Amino acid sequence: MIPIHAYEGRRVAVFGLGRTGIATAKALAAGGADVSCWDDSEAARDRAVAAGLQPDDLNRRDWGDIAALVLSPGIPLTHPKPHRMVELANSVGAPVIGDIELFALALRDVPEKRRPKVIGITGTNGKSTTTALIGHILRETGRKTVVGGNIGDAILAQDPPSPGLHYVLELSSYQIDLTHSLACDVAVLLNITPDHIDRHGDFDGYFRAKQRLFEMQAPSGQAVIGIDDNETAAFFSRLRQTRREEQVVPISSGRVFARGVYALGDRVYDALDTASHPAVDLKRAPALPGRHNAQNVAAALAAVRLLGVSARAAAEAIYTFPGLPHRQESVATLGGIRFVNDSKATNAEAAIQALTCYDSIRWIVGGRAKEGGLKAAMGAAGRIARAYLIGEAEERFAGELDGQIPFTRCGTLEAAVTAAARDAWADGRPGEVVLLSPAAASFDQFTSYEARGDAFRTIVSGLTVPDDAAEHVS
Ligand code: UMA
Repeated sequence: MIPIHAYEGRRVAVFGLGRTGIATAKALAAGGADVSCWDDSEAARDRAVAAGLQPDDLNRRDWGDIAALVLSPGIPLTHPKPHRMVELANSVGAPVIGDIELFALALRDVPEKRRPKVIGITGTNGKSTTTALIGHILRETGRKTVVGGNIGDAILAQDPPSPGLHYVLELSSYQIDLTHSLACDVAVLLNITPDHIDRHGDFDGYFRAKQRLFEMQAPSGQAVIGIDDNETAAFFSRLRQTRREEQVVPISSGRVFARGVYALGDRVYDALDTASHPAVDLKRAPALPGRHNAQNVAAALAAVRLLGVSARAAAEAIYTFPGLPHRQESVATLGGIRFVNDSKATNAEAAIQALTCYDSIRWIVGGRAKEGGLKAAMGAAGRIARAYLIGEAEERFAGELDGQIPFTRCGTLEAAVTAAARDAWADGRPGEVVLLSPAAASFDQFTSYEARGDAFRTIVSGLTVPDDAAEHVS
């Protein structure tokens, strides 16, 4: 745990008692703050009690003595409208912050020489993989490393600062919105496409949140910017005008440059200190398939190179990266059909990354639709044998697929897996894949994308392969 001393002797309201809130309340209490914590959900409050916390109904208490409100990232700060807790905090002039801001305040207390390095990764897609990959490379090359933020355990539940430690943080736009003083040594922006618009008002609001990660850096801070989107390319140019050339590294999957890191075909090229040379052979990184992962590798390589890791050592570590659950995770091959869990693909831009990695796909898609629907995934239509629709988005997605991709309305994930497996075994071709890549949020039927992916794994493990399946397939 990272004890937070910034509010010692003062009262702090903590609202939301999921992963973030419980870790936050404990870290504040350990640092000597008086904590009033609350969650609308009784089940969450019960979990907080089990974790040793004492909920205090923030709806009923007097806010006069509250020094700050720490909000969980999933709770609306500004859009669609501020949560009533935010209004209560505003009414007494208490700042509204998140756990990453508390983490930043804890780092500020550490003398500069002993201060750990902080690497922050943001973007619409690929954040988790890039974060985990950077963490893996740093660990494999002998550096003490903690990975956290929007991935895994909340940051305040992790190891406290110590000299030589590297914190590698995946940062969502929600978390950045609640952060004001995190000065990353290396900040990474991978890409940007519309997402979470409901929470940021519009695309500009969403992109502004991402850019703030760079605005918070010290003048010496280094940046890695994916320049494959028009918006991020323009941002790169703007940032280059305010920093020295070596502080801002462009990365790309498909473009070549004199200085930077880029992926081309099966290779990732390092053009940082010397002339461009192939540094990573992507064929040796089986857990990182597809062009999107090539960009993630380029970003990770650029980030660790800025931290002093040699290209050769980084490449060796990349080859041993095991991949992440719920991201193109092969869960089983049954009767000649591969079942792939890509539950993390909560929008169409993420789903198309997986869809372009396989040639014949039984696509399980649906959940709570995002703005833009399936549009960004339709380029892969030729690879999809049939779509199996689930969840709240079923009707909407049926309308979008009509006339382009054959589909079956399945309602539930279980019905979809069963139907997709049956069809694949009945008339599948070698190499056929049953792919859960929902292109939608999970919250209509599951508590999280992780719960959705776990359910997929469980359903697949319960399938009975028909006796004649392998004959059909191979
Ligand atoms: N709550 C209320 N009232 C409300 C709304 C929510 O009481 O009106 C309570 C809920 O009952 C719940 C808590 O607030 O108990 C939920 O908090 P939360 O949604 O912030 O969830 P955490 O468990 O704290 O998880 C958060 C991140 N979740 C979100 O940002 C939505 C996790 O990212 C992150 O791993 C975790 O903090 C640790 O840092 C997940 C995520 O889905 C992976 N992130 C989004 C994404 O990747 O797209 C941004």
